[in-house]
Amino acid sequence: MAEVVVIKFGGGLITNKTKLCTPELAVINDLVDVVGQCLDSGKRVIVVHGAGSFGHLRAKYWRLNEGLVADENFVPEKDCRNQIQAVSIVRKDMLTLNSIIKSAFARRGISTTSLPPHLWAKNTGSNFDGDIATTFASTESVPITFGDVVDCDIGSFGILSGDDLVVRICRDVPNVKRLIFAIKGVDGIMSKPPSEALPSDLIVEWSPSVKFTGIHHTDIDVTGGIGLKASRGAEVAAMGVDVFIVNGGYPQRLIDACLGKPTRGTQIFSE
Ligand code: IP8
Repeated sequence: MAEVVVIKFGGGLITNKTKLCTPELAVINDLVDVVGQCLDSGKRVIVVHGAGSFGHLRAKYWRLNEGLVADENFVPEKDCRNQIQAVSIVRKDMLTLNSIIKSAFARRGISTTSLPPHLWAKNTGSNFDGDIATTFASTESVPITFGDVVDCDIGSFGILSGDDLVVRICRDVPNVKRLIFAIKGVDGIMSKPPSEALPSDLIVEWSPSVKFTGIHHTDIDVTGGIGLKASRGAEVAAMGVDVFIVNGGYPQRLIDACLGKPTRGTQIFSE
């Protein structure tokens, strides 16, 4: 049975996070090449992508991570009057981002299957409800899923992050060997905030007892930044999967990480 590699394309990497619904097409093409090389070497790959400016900006404005909130808390926008409309717009925008990524795979001759979480998952956090084993069972094409707005038992809806999806994929899909988080603009977890950090401040091996000051743009993001990746990564490492955070701007590092070769980045351990 082929080894499975799970790769999370960070939303900040594949989109311009400050401009609503703006993809970074050149970066997406590079990531597709990475997956292509990984497939060529005989691995099975599962892709999870973040939301970036296709999800976080509107989800933040409409507080979709908090579930249903009374209408009087919002000033309606031109194209969106309430949270219920915001839920369907964000779901549609995420499908648009997903189709941009699918097209990039198709141009490289790689067939993919999109698995939008709002169609098969419920509730948020890494304990969300969803039958991963069945949903990801087909091995004929590359499955792609992504952070999404999902239905919830409490609050009607909420945000299921790609960082939560990867935990369950690594647990429930047989033979996952490696999880790679491809992130924007930084080589891994740094011991100082990235704006002050020198290359030597890279934490090469991280476990939850190691302190660091990560950046989390709470003004833009509704999910948890590098801190969420680190803690979810530690959950996955505890399952015996090798977990790495790698600078997504360097495709060769990603390829090496996917193939299990040493490269620059942070390896996450559970303890
Ligand atoms: O970027 C967030 O997913 P993430 C999903 O993987 C939305 O945390 C819709 C904001």
